[in-house]
Amino acid sequence: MKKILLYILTISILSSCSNVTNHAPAPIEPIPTQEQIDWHKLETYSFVHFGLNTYNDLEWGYGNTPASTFNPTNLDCDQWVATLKQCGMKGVILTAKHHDGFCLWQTKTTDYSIANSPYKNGNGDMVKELSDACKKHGLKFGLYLSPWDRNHAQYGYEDYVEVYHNQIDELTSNYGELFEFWFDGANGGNGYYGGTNESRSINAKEYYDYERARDTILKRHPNAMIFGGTCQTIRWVGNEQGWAGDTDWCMINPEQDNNTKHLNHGSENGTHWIPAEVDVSIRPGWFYHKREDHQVKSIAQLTDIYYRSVGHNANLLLNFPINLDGKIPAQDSVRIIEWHDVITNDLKDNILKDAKVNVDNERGRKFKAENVIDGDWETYWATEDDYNFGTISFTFDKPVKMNRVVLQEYIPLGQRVSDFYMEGELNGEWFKINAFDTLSTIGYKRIVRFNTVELDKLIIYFEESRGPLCINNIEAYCAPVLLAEPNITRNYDNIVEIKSFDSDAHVYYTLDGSDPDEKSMKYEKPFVYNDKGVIKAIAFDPITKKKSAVAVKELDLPKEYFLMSSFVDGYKKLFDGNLNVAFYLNLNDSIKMTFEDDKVISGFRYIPNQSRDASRHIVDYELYIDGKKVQSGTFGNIKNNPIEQVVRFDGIKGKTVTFVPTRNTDGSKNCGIAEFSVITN
Ligand code: FUL
Repeated sequence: MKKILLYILTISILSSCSNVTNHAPAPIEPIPTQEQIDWHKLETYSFVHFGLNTYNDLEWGYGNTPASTFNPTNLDCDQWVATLKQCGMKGVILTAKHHDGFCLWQTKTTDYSIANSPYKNGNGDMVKELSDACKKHGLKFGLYLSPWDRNHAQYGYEDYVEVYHNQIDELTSNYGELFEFWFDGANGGNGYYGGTNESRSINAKEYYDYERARDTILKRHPNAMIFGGTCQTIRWVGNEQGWAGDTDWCMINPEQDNNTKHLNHGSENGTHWIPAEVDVSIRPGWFYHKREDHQVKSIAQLTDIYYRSVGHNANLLLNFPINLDGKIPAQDSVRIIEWHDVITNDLKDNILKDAKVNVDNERGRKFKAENVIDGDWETYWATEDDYNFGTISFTFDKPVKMNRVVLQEYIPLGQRVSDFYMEGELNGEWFKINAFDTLSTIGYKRIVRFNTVELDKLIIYFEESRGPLCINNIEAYCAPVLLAEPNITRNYDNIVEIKSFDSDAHVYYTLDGSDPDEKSMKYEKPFVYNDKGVIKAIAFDPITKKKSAVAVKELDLPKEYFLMSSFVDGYKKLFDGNLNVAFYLNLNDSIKMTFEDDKVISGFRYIPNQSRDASRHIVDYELYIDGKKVQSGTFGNIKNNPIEQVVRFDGIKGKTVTFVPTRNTDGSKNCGIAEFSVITN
């Protein structure tokens, strides 16, 4: 009898909770495969570009440079992998063959390979060495195999397709587990092609038979992702600068896959789950060039890249060019380890861990709000059917400061949220949190950045979603201010801008040559500076009182000091402060500038074009004052190191300065000049 009573009681308690749903929301198609989910969780991994290009100072070898030029003397794959592991990379992808056709492994498919190089007397195998190093250090290993082959005589014909598939066969059979296979989109064009030196074009969608390639890869490596081709499981993000859109859906419609906007953002109505991978190099080029030693991306740039890739629902594939020694250059290693420290410190202490969580809708206790802070990826907060929106709040015992919020959706059920915003409350006062970019999608991971706010309650409003919400993780952090040297520029209108990477930092500057501190002038907005002088600036953290290194910008007399009639049109580019835009001048022609009155002229400043792959830098020059030659000189190392060149001499009184380039770095007939100015006493 008692038992029956208990049974009735239990039933009635359960039925009084009948509005509580204990089944998961229905998936919203398309959804990821388990392999794709595992890939999302990798977040960061590396590319290494290495091969014949490295030894011939090229980005896209033509396919004719001799195999014998591949000659690393101190090759150390262990150094690569140990460095990459130290900075949190989960895997490494090697360019087994780039467009030049040179194979880095012992292949039966061509003679154009490491077997015909001096490296280990032709017995070396880079694919093996790197896969062994990855195994040793516990990193995943992947391969890039360029479909385009500028060396192969049969490229463009049926025979090459067979060769290409044999290469895939060798690479997928002999080197252990692969986590990713990369098919480059660059295809066809001119090349050596067995000595024919012609242009060949193919229809990439049909020519390579990517379906067969996919079958070969997945048969042996069922967990591998495929980048590019017609059977891709992950997509190119549409740029090589290191960013995914702030709106970033994992879904696309494959038939629109060449549209850049579509690649940047994906599509809410996409038919296939093909998430974005952001590929970007730590230097301007993919391969090593000594001339880019001064252009390793800064901590500020790399940090921004992280937030605009991983923080925008994409994985980051960060490239490291291997140098002629066969190593990741020291400055790149140091930089990336510093970068990893910054990211680790930014996202170190999760403020939400012990917060009190409230929601306005919950789909039963299995899907309770607290799941978003339990650290378990598999549990999530879900709303009831038809609740394609919801609000979650986090209340703190005492006010906290924050400037980052991390959000994750439970993607096995599909990507859902398309619009959200955040508010804070401090002592009963509400305010909107102004994120640095548009808050729309979340996906596997979204990291929202904003200026530091103090609050005792954080509220997130999910406004629109493709179905009930399924949020499995929310974290918040107060990242320390990133104290990078500010960037000082002056444009054609003499407007000076001083930009700090971190908008929580204050910027102070001086115009008298002294080192700035927090008592110096505070930079609030761009200002006009139409004189010569030195601007020095620092970024300053008002909380810790720490400051960045001092940025120094030496500025010469602006254009207003010259007779404008002495200027030709393109001269504008010499004064525009944009180092990626050059004025082109024929060798032995001149830049001629005439001051309105006599000046004591004591030198000049020339900044070579800083844009990617810029060439035609000035090597030899002559300088005349009032028609008299006062200097002829050489910029010795400009090819390898195209940084600002400053030439100073004892002051000479005069009005007209004539600068004549007489030789450039590559024997072509003109040279590029990003900026040119005259130093006066
Ligand atoms: C591009 C290639 O053309 C570059 O050389 C580089 O390999 C990059 C990763 O992909 O499309």
